[in-house]
Amino acid sequence: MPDWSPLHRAIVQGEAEPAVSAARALLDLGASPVDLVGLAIGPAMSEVGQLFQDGEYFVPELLMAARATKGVFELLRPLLAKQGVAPTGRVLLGTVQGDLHDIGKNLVGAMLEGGGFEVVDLGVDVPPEKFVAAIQEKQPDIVGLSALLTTTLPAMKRTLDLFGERQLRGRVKVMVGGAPVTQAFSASVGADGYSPDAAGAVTLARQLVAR
Ligand code: B1M
Repeated sequence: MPDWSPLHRAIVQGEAEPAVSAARALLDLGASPVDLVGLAIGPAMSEVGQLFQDGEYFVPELLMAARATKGVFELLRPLLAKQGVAPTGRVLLGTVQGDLHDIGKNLVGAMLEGGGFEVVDLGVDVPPEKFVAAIQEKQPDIVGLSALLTTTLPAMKRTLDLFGERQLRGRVKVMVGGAPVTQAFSASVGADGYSPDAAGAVTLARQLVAR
C-alpha cells in the first residue's frame, strides 16, 4: 500500500511544488493515477473543507490547497486519459447557476477521465441555457450537475426542467451531486442518478451509459 501521506500533507498545507513532487514519486513507485485522485487528493480536499468549516482555515488556505491540487491534476490528466480503454462515453459537467464551488466537481471530472470518459467541463455558475447549448453542440451521453449551496438547488431543478422543456431527456442521462444533494432530492427533480462522491460518480456514469 503506497504511503499517501506526503501528497496528502502537501495538499492540506497548500504547497504546490511539494505536492507535484510527492505525486511524481508515488507514480514512480507504481501507484495508479486513479488511486492518487481517489485515495489522496479527495481525502485531502475533504480535510481542507473541514478545516475551513471548523474555522481553522480561511479563504487563502483554501485557495492554496486548490492550487496545489491543480498542479497535481496537470501531471495526472494525460495519464488518466491514457488509462481508459476506448472512451466509455462523453460527460458534460458543470456547477449550476449561482454556485462557484468547483473542487468537488473537478474531482468528479478527474475520476471520470480516469474511468475512461471524455469530460467536457463547462466550469462554474453555468446557466441552464448554456447546458442546453452545450448538449446540442457536444452531444454528450451524460450531463453531470454539481451544486454545493442549498440556495442553488433550485437552479439544479431549473436546469433539469429546461432539459425537459427542450425534449432533451431522451437524448441524455442526467446525474447530480454535491454536498446538499441527496437521493431523495435527485428523485424529486427527476434526475437519472445521484452519487455522494467522485468514485461513485464513475460507477453511476457506467450504469447510465449501459442503460
Ligand atoms: Co463555500 N460553502 N461558500 N466556499 N464552501 C460551503 C458549501 C458551506 C457548506 C460552508 C458552511 O457554511 N459550512 C456553505 C453552504 C451552506 C449551505 O448552502 N447551506 C458555503 C457558503 C455559505 C459559501 C458562500 C455563500 C460564503 C459567502 O460568501 N458568504 C460562498 C458562495 C459563493 C458561490 O458559490 N456563489 C462560498 C464560497 C466558497 C469559496 C469560494 C471560499 C470556496 C470554494 C472554492 C472552490 O470551489 N474553488 C468554498 C469552499 C471551499 C467551501 C467548503 C469549505 C468546502 C467545499 C469543498 O470543496 N469540499 C464548504 C464546506 C464543506 O463542504 N465542508 C463550503 C471538498 C470537496 C472535495 O467536496 O465539494 O462536497 P464536495 O464534493 C464531493 C461530493 O459532494 C461529490 O463528490 C465530491 C468528491 O467526493 N460531488 C459530486 C460534488 N459534485 C458532484 C457531482 C456529481 C457527483 C458527485 O455528479 C455530477
